[in-house]
Amino acid sequence: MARGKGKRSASKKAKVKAKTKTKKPAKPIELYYWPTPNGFKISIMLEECGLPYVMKPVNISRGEQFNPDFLKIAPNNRMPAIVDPQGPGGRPISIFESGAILQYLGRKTGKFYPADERARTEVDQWLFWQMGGLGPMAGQLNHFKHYARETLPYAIKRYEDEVNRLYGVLNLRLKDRLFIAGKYSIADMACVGWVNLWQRQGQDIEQFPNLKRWLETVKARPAVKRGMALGLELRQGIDMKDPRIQAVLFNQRARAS
Ligand SMILES: N[C@@H](CCC(=O)N[C@@H](CS)C(=O)NCC(=O)O)C(=O)O
Repeated sequence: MARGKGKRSASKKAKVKAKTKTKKPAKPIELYYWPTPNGFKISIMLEECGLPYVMKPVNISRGEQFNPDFLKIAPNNRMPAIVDPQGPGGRPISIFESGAILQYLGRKTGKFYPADERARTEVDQWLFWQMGGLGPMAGQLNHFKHYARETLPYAIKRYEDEVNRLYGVLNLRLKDRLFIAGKYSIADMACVGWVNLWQRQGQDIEQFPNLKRWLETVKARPAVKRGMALGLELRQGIDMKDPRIQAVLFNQRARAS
Protein backbone atom coordinates (compact mmCIF):
# COMPACT_ATOMS: atom_id res chain seq x y z
CA MET A 1 0.00 0.00 0.00
CA ALA A 2 2.71 2.32 0.95
CA ARG A 3 4.39 1.59 -2.38
CA GLY A 4 1.18 2.08 -4.31
CA LYS A 5 0.51 5.31 -2.45
CA GLY A 6 3.98 6.42 -3.22
CA LYS A 7 3.46 5.64 -6.89
CA ARG A 8 0.19 7.58 -7.02
CA SER A 9 1.63 10.59 -5.36
CA ALA A 10 4.64 10.48 -7.65
CA SER A 11 2.43 10.52 -10.75
CA LYS A 12 0.28 13.25 -9.16
CA LYS A 13 3.42 15.28 -8.56
CA ALA A 14 4.45 14.81 -12.19
CA LYS A 15 1.02 16.01 -13.33
CA VAL A 16 1.22 19.07 -11.11
CA LYS A 17 4.69 19.77 -12.46
CA ALA A 18 3.48 19.42 -16.04
CA LYS A 19 0.55 21.74 -15.30
CA THR A 20 2.72 24.44 -13.75
CA LYS A 21 5.11 24.11 -16.66
CA THR A 22 2.44 24.69 -19.29
CA LYS A 23 0.66 27.51 -17.42
CA LYS A 24 1.44 30.72 -19.29
CA PRO A 25 2.41 33.78 -17.25
CA ALA A 26 -0.36 36.37 -16.93
CA LYS A 27 -0.20 38.83 -19.81
CA PRO A 28 0.29 42.41 -18.61
CA ILE A 29 -2.49 44.97 -18.81
CA GLU A 30 -1.91 47.44 -21.64
CA LEU A 31 -2.14 51.02 -20.42
CA TYR A 32 -2.78 53.58 -23.18
CA TYR A 33 -1.35 56.63 -21.57
CA TRP A 34 0.05 60.13 -21.63
CA PRO A 35 1.48 61.77 -18.48
CA THR A 36 -1.41 64.03 -17.42
CA PRO A 37 -3.65 64.04 -14.32
CA ASN A 38 -6.14 61.74 -16.09
CA GLY A 39 -3.37 59.34 -17.07
CA PHE A 40 -1.89 59.39 -13.55
CA LYS A 41 -5.13 58.05 -12.08
CA ILE A 42 -4.55 54.72 -13.78
CA SER A 43 -0.78 54.50 -13.47
CA ILE A 44 -1.23 55.14 -9.72
CA MET A 45 -3.89 52.42 -9.39
CA LEU A 46 -1.80 49.87 -11.33
CA GLU A 47 1.21 50.68 -9.16
CA GLU A 48 -0.86 50.52 -5.96
CA CYS A 49 -2.25 47.10 -6.91
CA GLY A 50 1.10 45.75 -8.10
CA LEU A 51 -0.55 44.62 -11.35
CA PRO A 52 1.80 43.85 -14.23
CA TYR A 53 1.28 46.39 -17.00
CA VAL A 54 2.90 47.74 -20.10
CA MET A 55 2.61 51.41 -20.95
CA LYS A 56 1.64 52.28 -24.53
CA PRO A 57 2.24 56.00 -25.05
CA VAL A 58 -0.51 57.95 -26.81
CA ASN A 59 1.16 61.20 -27.78
CA ILE A 60 -1.87 63.47 -27.78
CA SER A 61 0.17 66.44 -28.98
CA ARG A 62 0.89 64.54 -32.20
CA GLY A 63 -2.69 63.34 -32.65
CA GLU A 64 -2.08 59.67 -31.78
CA GLN A 65 -5.47 59.65 -30.01
CA PHE A 66 -6.98 59.60 -33.52
CA ASN A 67 -5.17 56.44 -34.65
CA PRO A 68 -7.86 53.98 -35.83
CA ASP A 69 -6.52 51.21 -33.57
CA PHE A 70 -6.73 53.48 -30.54
CA LEU A 71 -10.22 54.68 -31.47
CA LYS A 72 -11.41 51.06 -31.43
CA ILE A 73 -10.48 51.01 -27.74
CA ALA A 74 -11.30 54.63 -26.93
CA PRO A 75 -13.94 56.04 -29.32
CA ASN A 76 -13.85 59.40 -27.50
CA ASN A 77 -10.26 60.01 -28.73
CA ARG A 78 -9.05 60.59 -25.18
CA MET A 79 -6.59 58.65 -23.09
CA PRO A 80 -6.35 56.83 -20.66
CA ALA A 81 -7.65 53.47 -21.78
CA ILE A 82 -6.68 49.91 -20.92
CA VAL A 83 -6.81 46.47 -22.45
CA ASP A 84 -6.87 43.68 -19.91
CA PRO A 85 -6.00 40.39 -21.66
CA GLN A 86 -7.41 38.50 -18.64
CA GLY A 87 -10.79 40.19 -18.52
CA PRO A 88 -14.07 38.66 -17.34
CA GLY A 89 -14.36 35.02 -18.41
CA GLY A 90 -10.64 34.99 -19.14
CA ARG A 91 -11.21 36.98 -22.34
CA PRO A 92 -9.67 40.37 -23.19
CA ILE A 93 -11.59 43.53 -22.37
CA SER A 94 -10.92 47.14 -23.33
CA ILE A 95 -12.07 50.10 -21.24
CA PHE A 96 -11.96 53.87 -21.73
CA GLU A 97 -12.92 56.69 -19.28
CA SER A 98 -10.64 56.88 -16.28
CA GLY A 99 -13.45 56.53 -13.71
CA ALA A 100 -14.70 53.33 -15.31
CA ILE A 101 -11.15 51.97 -15.46
CA LEU A 102 -10.58 52.71 -11.77
CA GLN A 103 -13.82 50.96 -10.82
CA TYR A 104 -12.98 47.97 -13.02
CA LEU A 105 -9.50 47.58 -11.52
CA GLY A 106 -10.97 48.01 -8.05
CA ARG A 107 -13.50 45.23 -8.67
CA LYS A 108 -10.89 43.02 -10.33
CA THR A 109 -8.41 43.23 -7.49
CA GLY A 110 -10.71 43.90 -4.55
CA LYS A 111 -8.39 46.76 -3.62
CA PHE A 112 -9.09 50.45 -2.93
CA TYR A 113 -12.77 50.01 -3.87
CA PRO A 114 -14.76 48.47 -1.02
CA ALA A 115 -17.28 45.70 -1.74
CA ASP A 116 -19.61 46.88 1.04
CA GLU A 117 -22.39 48.87 -0.64
CA ARG A 118 -22.36 51.80 1.79
CA ALA A 119 -18.60 52.20 1.63
CA ARG A 120 -18.60 51.73 -2.17
CA THR A 121 -21.26 54.44 -2.58
CA GLU A 122 -19.06 56.85 -0.63
CA VAL A 123 -16.22 56.19 -3.05
CA ASP A 124 -18.49 56.45 -6.11
CA GLN A 125 -19.88 59.84 -5.09
CA TRP A 126 -16.44 61.37 -4.82
CA LEU A 127 -15.15 59.62 -7.90
CA PHE A 128 -18.04 61.08 -9.93
CA TRP A 129 -17.50 64.43 -8.25
CA GLN A 130 -13.98 64.38 -9.64
CA MET A 131 -15.05 63.11 -13.07
CA GLY A 132 -17.88 65.61 -13.53
CA GLY A 133 -16.57 68.53 -11.46
CA LEU A 134 -12.96 68.93 -10.48
CA GLY A 135 -11.48 67.43 -13.67
CA PRO A 136 -13.58 69.29 -16.27
CA MET A 137 -13.53 72.62 -14.37
CA ALA A 138 -9.77 72.52 -13.83
CA GLY A 139 -9.38 71.45 -17.47
CA GLN A 140 -11.33 74.46 -18.74
CA LEU A 141 -9.43 76.74 -16.37
CA ASN A 142 -6.15 75.42 -17.72
CA HIS A 143 -7.33 76.12 -21.23
CA PHE A 144 -8.48 79.70 -20.68
CA LYS A 145 -5.72 80.65 -18.24
CA HIS A 146 -2.77 79.18 -20.10
CA TYR A 147 -3.61 78.44 -23.72
CA ALA A 148 -6.48 80.54 -25.12
CA ARG A 149 -5.34 82.80 -27.97
CA GLU A 150 -7.48 85.65 -26.58
CA THR A 151 -7.31 86.56 -22.90
CA LEU A 152 -10.86 86.23 -21.63
CA PRO A 153 -11.01 87.48 -18.01
CA TYR A 154 -14.63 86.37 -17.64
CA ALA A 155 -13.83 82.76 -18.59
CA ILE A 156 -10.72 82.66 -16.42
CA LYS A 157 -12.61 84.00 -13.40
CA ARG A 158 -15.55 81.69 -13.99
CA TYR A 159 -13.36 78.55 -13.86
CA GLU A 160 -10.91 79.84 -11.24
CA ASP A 161 -13.88 80.50 -8.94
CA GLU A 162 -15.36 77.11 -9.66
CA VAL A 163 -12.08 75.32 -8.90
CA ASN A 164 -11.83 77.41 -5.74
CA ARG A 165 -15.34 76.36 -4.72
CA LEU A 166 -14.53 72.68 -5.39
CA TYR A 167 -11.33 72.94 -3.33
CA GLY A 168 -13.46 74.34 -0.51
CA VAL A 169 -15.84 71.36 -0.75
CA LEU A 170 -12.96 68.90 -0.59
CA ASN A 171 -11.28 70.81 2.23
CA LEU A 172 -14.46 70.56 4.33
CA ARG A 173 -14.83 66.89 3.49
CA LEU A 174 -11.29 66.21 4.73
CA LYS A 175 -11.84 68.05 8.00
CA ASP A 176 -12.57 64.89 9.95
CA ARG A 177 -11.16 62.10 7.77
CA LEU A 178 -7.74 61.16 6.52
CA PHE A 179 -8.86 60.31 2.99
CA ILE A 180 -11.77 61.38 0.81
CA ALA A 181 -13.95 58.33 1.41
CA GLY A 182 -12.50 57.54 4.84
CA LYS A 183 -10.01 54.86 3.79
CA TYR A 184 -7.58 55.44 0.95
CA SER A 185 -9.39 54.62 -2.30
CA ILE A 186 -9.69 55.20 -6.02
CA ALA A 187 -11.39 58.53 -5.18
CA ASP A 188 -8.09 59.82 -3.80
CA MET A 189 -6.23 58.53 -6.86
CA ALA A 190 -8.68 60.36 -9.13
CA CYS A 191 -8.13 63.71 -7.40
CA VAL A 192 -4.45 63.86 -6.50
CA GLY A 193 -3.09 64.75 -9.97
CA TRP A 194 -5.54 67.64 -10.23
CA VAL A 195 -5.04 69.14 -6.78
CA ASN A 196 -1.30 68.83 -7.30
CA LEU A 197 -1.64 71.58 -9.92
CA TRP A 198 -3.08 74.13 -7.44
CA GLN A 199 -0.47 76.79 -8.26
CA ARG A 200 -1.11 76.58 -11.98
CA GLN A 201 -4.83 76.84 -11.20
CA GLY A 202 -4.29 80.18 -9.41
CA GLN A 203 -5.19 78.71 -6.01
CA ASP A 204 -3.55 79.13 -2.61
CA ILE A 205 -3.28 75.76 -0.89
CA GLU A 206 -2.65 77.49 2.46
CA GLN A 207 -6.32 78.50 2.45
CA PHE A 208 -7.24 74.81 2.44
CA PRO A 209 -5.25 73.21 5.30
CA ASN A 210 -7.05 69.86 5.27
CA LEU A 211 -6.58 69.58 1.54
CA LYS A 212 -2.92 70.47 1.90
CA ARG A 213 -2.40 67.77 4.53
CA TRP A 214 -4.24 65.24 2.34
CA LEU A 215 -2.20 66.15 -0.75
CA GLU A 216 1.05 65.68 1.14
CA THR A 217 -0.11 62.35 2.60
CA VAL A 218 -1.23 60.93 -0.73
CA LYS A 219 1.83 62.17 -2.62
CA ALA A 220 4.11 60.54 -0.06
CA ARG A 221 2.88 57.05 -1.04
CA PRO A 222 5.58 55.26 -3.06
CA ALA A 223 3.04 53.96 -5.61
CA VAL A 224 1.68 57.48 -6.13
CA LYS A 225 5.21 58.75 -6.67
CA ARG A 226 5.85 56.04 -9.25
CA GLY A 227 2.48 56.56 -10.91
CA MET A 228 2.95 60.30 -11.24
CA ALA A 229 6.48 59.91 -12.57
CA LEU A 230 5.48 57.47 -15.30
CA GLY A 231 6.45 58.71 -18.74
CA LEU A 232 7.23 62.29 -17.69
CA GLU A 233 10.23 62.17 -20.01
CA LEU A 234 7.85 61.76 -22.97
CA ARG A 235 6.52 65.26 -22.45
CA GLN A 236 9.93 66.89 -22.42
CA GLY A 237 10.47 69.48 -25.12
CA ILE A 238 6.78 69.62 -26.02
CA ASP A 239 5.49 73.19 -26.07
CA MET A 240 1.73 73.20 -25.63
CA LYS A 241 1.69 76.76 -26.95
CA ASP A 242 3.01 75.58 -30.31
CA PRO A 243 0.25 76.40 -32.85
CA ARG A 244 0.75 73.02 -34.59
CA ILE A 245 0.04 71.22 -31.31
CA GLN A 246 -2.89 73.48 -30.52
CA ALA A 247 -4.31 72.73 -33.97
CA VAL A 248 -4.40 69.05 -32.96
CA LEU A 249 -5.84 69.55 -29.50
CA PHE A 250 -8.17 72.53 -29.76
CA ASN A 251 -11.30 73.27 -31.80
CA GLN A 252 -12.00 69.59 -32.40
CA ARG A 253 -15.35 68.93 -34.04
CA ALA A 254 -17.36 65.82 -34.88
CA ARG A 255 -15.52 63.21 -36.93
CA ALA A 256 -17.20 61.52 -39.87
CA SER A 257 -15.92 58.09 -38.82
N1 LIG B 1 -13.23 61.91 -19.11
C1 LIG B 1 -12.01 61.42 -19.68
C2 LIG B 1 -11.10 62.59 -19.99
C3 LIG B 1 -9.79 62.16 -20.57
C4 LIG B 1 -9.05 63.33 -21.20
O1 LIG B 1 -9.52 64.46 -21.22
N2 LIG B 1 -7.84 63.04 -21.68
C5 LIG B 1 -7.08 64.04 -22.38
C6 LIG B 1 -5.73 64.26 -21.75
S1 LIG B 1 -5.86 64.69 -20.04
C7 LIG B 1 -6.85 63.61 -23.82
O2 LIG B 1 -6.66 62.45 -24.09
N3 LIG B 1 -6.89 64.56 -24.74
C8 LIG B 1 -6.74 64.30 -26.13
C9 LIG B 1 -7.45 65.32 -26.97
O3 LIG B 1 -7.90 66.33 -26.41
O4 LIG B 1 -7.55 65.10 -28.17
C10 LIG B 1 -11.35 60.46 -18.70
O5 LIG B 1 -11.40 60.75 -17.51
O6 LIG B 1 -10.81 59.42 -19.13
